[in-house]
Amino acid sequence: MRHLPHTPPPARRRSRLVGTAVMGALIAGLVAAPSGAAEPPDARAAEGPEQIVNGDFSAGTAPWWWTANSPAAVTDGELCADIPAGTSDPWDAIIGQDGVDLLAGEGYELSFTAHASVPVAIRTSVQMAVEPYTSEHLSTDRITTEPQTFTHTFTAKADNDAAQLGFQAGGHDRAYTLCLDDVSLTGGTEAPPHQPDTGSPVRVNQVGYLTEGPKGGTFVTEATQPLPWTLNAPDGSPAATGTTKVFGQDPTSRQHVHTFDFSRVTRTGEGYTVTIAGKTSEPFAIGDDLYARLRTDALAYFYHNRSGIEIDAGLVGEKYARPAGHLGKAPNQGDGDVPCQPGVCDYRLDVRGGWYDAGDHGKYVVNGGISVAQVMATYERTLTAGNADGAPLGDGRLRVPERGNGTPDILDEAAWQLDFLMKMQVPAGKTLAGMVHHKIHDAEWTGLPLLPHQDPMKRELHPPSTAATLNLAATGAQCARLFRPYDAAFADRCLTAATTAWRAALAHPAVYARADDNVGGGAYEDADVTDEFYWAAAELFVTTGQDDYRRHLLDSPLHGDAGTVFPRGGVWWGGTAGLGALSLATVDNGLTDAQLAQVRAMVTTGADRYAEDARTAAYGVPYAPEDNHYVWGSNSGVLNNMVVLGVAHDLTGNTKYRDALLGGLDYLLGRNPLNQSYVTGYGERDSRNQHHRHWAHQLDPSLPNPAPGSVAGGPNADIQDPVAQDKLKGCAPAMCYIDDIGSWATNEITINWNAPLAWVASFVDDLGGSGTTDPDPAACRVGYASDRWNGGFTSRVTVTNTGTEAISPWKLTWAFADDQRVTDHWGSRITQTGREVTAHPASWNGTIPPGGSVAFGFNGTSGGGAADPTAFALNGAPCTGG
Ligand code: 9MR
Repeated sequence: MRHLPHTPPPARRRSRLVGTAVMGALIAGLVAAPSGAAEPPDARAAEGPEQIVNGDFSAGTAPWWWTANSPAAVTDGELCADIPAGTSDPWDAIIGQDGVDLLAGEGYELSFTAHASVPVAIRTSVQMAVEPYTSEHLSTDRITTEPQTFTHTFTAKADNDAAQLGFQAGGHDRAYTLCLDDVSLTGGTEAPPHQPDTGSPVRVNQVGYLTEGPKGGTFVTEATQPLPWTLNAPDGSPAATGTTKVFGQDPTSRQHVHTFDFSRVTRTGEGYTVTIAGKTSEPFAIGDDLYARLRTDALAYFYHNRSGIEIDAGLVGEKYARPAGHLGKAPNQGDGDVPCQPGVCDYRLDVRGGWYDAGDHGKYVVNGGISVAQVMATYERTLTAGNADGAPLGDGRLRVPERGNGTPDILDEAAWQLDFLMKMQVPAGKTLAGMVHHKIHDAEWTGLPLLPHQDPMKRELHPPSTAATLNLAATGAQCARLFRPYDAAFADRCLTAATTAWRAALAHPAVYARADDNVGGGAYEDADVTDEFYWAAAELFVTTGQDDYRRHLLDSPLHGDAGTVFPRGGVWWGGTAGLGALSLATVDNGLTDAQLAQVRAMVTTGADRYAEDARTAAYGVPYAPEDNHYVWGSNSGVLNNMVVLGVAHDLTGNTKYRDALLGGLDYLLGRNPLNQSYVTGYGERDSRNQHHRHWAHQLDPSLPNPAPGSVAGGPNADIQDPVAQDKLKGCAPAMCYIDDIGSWATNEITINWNAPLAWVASFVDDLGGSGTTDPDPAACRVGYASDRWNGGFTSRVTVTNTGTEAISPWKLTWAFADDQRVTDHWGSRITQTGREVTAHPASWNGTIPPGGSVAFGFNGTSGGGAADPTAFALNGAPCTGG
């Protein structure tokens, strides 16, 4: 339940590096000459700073690389590579690391421990990684079957901040295994500490502040006296002035800071800035309608990351379209008929569908469960909270292919994942029937970039766990009550799966996922499921009202324990009781008034703590983990605390909860020690190189950056990945973040972080009073009119560009509500798949100028009704229809 010390992170191979490294090393091998006489040892070298990253392989394999013929993996804490037989030269099989820093004239000590399955001689080199591949050190080392430590010293002849260490292990007749450990190269000078570019010291929410909301900022300065601040209006004139408050030293960033507050300003506009001591902030807006797009973007994240379905350009634009992943089409091995890990089960399951977890292609029930629960909770809030508006989440409003099917789009998105979760249940008649497999993922880690449909790796089911089983019990129960009005059969299926899972969990209450089951996918290990039992009992009780669930709740040690249910660091995948408490506190259920009051008191007690944390934080953030230890996914801790604050506000109307929630939003969008907006596409300085296999623009410019509305994991003091270890050593906790695709421990994106973002964006959008406006006044308007006759119809459509920029090319998509079929068309090329229709430009009308329109029409047949569609998307973005 607590955030335990993190397990070593997954080893990830960087397949691109394998390729380039092979070439460089091949040539290097040809030109590298033995170093001749040993260089004089330099006593200082051994004490110098370490130049090798992850030399003990405690962080997995990265940034080590190997030639493709010598697959390597971490086994028992060592890196072991299978070297093939029959290569001709030592450099035909290499294990290496790039980016080694050498300084001319400095002494270095290279040491490592090695053993092999047979005695062999290998060559160890430190050399240039590019032509002319000059070597600084080259030795022949005789490796035996017993581990031995080798130590060499040398003095660098030239400066090189990107040298290469290579163990050249080829040229042998027999295949063998070579294992390395404790690789170290010390000497030279300490790499200068990474200086993040934090831009202006005046920190604000780079998107904007709600008109009636709090408006706070932070100023980084050594000054010990208050300083005057000026709020500059969009036209540059001063809109308000005041003085800062000296906060002092911020323990999360080790910065000395002041705070400032301009809440009293309620004049709306875009392009405000704040200036203090000659320094000016990033621009921001004041307004009511600032977060409609964030709500839909945060939810689009789930469609983008669907498995087993083509991602349609008509919904997301060409840039983000991609073929379906993991349906069994080569090179995919597919999720349609997946075996277990060896020895785990004797059946295979069809587990197509669901959402990819994150930057990897794994699909995990633990984590996938809380994510879909929070997506459903985003919808459920619109049924229970006074000011919440369901319209922006309704049918035809989000980027999902099921638009127009009569079910709210947000539920369509949830159904995609719920269906997958149910497929993970152990079938009747099998051992552990009713339990749920913890996860399914690649047998080994794949490299970046890699689109889902190109993943060649074998997929495996991992053992069932009690935690996964309870994730299905909880989400299946929530599904049953929310889908009842729209799809009773699906609701029934969910409830059966949930109750079966609950009974199976009671029968097997302590089956835990293993922490070391982290090859090819994350472990999501959890050896305390008291919280999952509480969450599942709560959801089942809310849905069914049955007394056994009530008894389970009331008997749980967690009932009434606000501190554990709502920890300072936030509800998370390993601590889920809070999700149950929030449902009990907000959704009508059969608890007595006294019992309900107790649950609501847990929520407000938790929220009081978060509000106090926000009030006393230098950056106004409602997140204060123990010892300021920001953990992996800290931004989701912030977001989950914001959800609790939002519920407390819904329950009480107390504005202190709202204000603390908005403080969290400010933090995530730029009012933070790094001046970073952690949400792609929002703010001037947004994260855009998050760790993700197909949004990998940083590695391959032909691929896109993450889609707008993707929230990065955020500062993580444990810096478990090599990029963070290389760049962030010694960082203050709230600054242990880097927007680099290689930093999966600080900069990954995942469904369980975007789910609370969607909840929060929805809450804030409702707060701004913009709930009923279209999420994207996507600069277009569609006119659609039809004439009907028996069996057929003619429709005429105009698309008007209401914006200030030309739209070119354009593509209009919609879904028919019934069986209409387009037969012929004019002014546009129209294609139809099932109910989905796409209109493409004719040869002469590919551009819609600002203020201009294009018109087209078509005839069609229809068996019964021929209802005109009302929801349209122009190039993937919702467009006003009518
Ligand atoms: O979010 C998870 C975090 O709490 C754990 O500390 C970390 C290491 O086990 O794993 C995180 O989850 C990752 C998962 O293991 C694999 N997919 C990507 C997830 C986000 O980084």
